[in-house]
Amino acid sequence: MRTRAYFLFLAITSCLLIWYYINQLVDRSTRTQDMSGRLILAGGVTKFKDNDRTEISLVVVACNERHNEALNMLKSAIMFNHNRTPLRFVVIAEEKLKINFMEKLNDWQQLTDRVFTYEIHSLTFPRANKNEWRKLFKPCAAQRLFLPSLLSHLDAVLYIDSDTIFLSSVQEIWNLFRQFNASQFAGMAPEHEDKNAGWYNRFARHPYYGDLGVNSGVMLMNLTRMRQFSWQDHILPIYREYRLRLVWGDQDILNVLFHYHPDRLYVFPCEWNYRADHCMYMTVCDAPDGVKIIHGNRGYFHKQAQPIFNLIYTTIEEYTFGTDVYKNVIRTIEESLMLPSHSNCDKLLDKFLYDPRKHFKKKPIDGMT
Ligand SMILES: [Mn+2]
Repeated sequence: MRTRAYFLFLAITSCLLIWYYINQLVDRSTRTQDMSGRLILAGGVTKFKDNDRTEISLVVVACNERHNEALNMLKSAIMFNHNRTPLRFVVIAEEKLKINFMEKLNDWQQLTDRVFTYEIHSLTFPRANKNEWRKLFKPCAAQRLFLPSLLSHLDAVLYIDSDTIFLSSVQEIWNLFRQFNASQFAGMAPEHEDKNAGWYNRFARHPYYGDLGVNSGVMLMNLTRMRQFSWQDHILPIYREYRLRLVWGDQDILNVLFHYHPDRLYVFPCEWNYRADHCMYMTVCDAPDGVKIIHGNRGYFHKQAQPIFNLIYTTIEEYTFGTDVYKNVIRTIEESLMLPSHSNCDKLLDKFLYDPRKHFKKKPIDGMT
């Protein structure tokens, strides 16, 4: 009896040891892969392959009147999702707006054959230093600094301002994760292209990234790597030290952080975060393959200063899913823009429509060959 019990004990212990050893091996191999920079979505769970069908997570934060903008941005992401990549929309919103998001997104799920899923979160701040965080800026603006802990179930996300519109597929910008090296965990576009018009180089009273700073409206985030870096432990000290000198809130904090950790940032070109600043005086952003994401910051979607910004916004807003994108979006924009225009941005119509025209063509009229 005793011997049997002894052998049973030995067998169980050996099994446990083998199990532990295998786990260690798996753990180590995923870590090594991640450090090589080839597996961008750390943890080694999500890999990039050709014809990737990996779900893409898009995060937007919405307060007050921003909620219509946010919905319009999500709508454009669906419209230009050419290869029907599965999308996950992560909406972080004020309580009173949640029901509006749910109604609209449920509708769209029906109309688009469920090409996306969604989740809606409340504005949330870390328990430690909660009050300090809440007071940081307006609650909505500060939220994005806490995505690594708030979205602990996600490996990587594209954070995007509500005042943006996709003119290309989300898959395209998501593919830029492949360009990250082993230490980079975030991707952003420069704040300016031109020193004469740059804000940070002329006015900032705090350190900022590179020569001209970065703009935070479109941001690729490898959340796993950000958590490994202890992201939040870096944010609060920056806020404490520079708070009286911050003008653009969370964007300034990001600039200070990447000033001290430039190796962590991948800078992508301006066509992924195209603003009126890029065209209003003269063209400073080449966008050789067209404008990919348009960012109507400072209210450009809602005023006529550069009419093409407003026109793109309203045309997307009026579009109905299932109808002809060529006719109802591309042609509408072409016909509505009054050329020649005094606006420099309007003159770049071909840059704005470059990608949509590539994917949506005029349908042949029935009966004609
Ligand atoms: Mn913005």
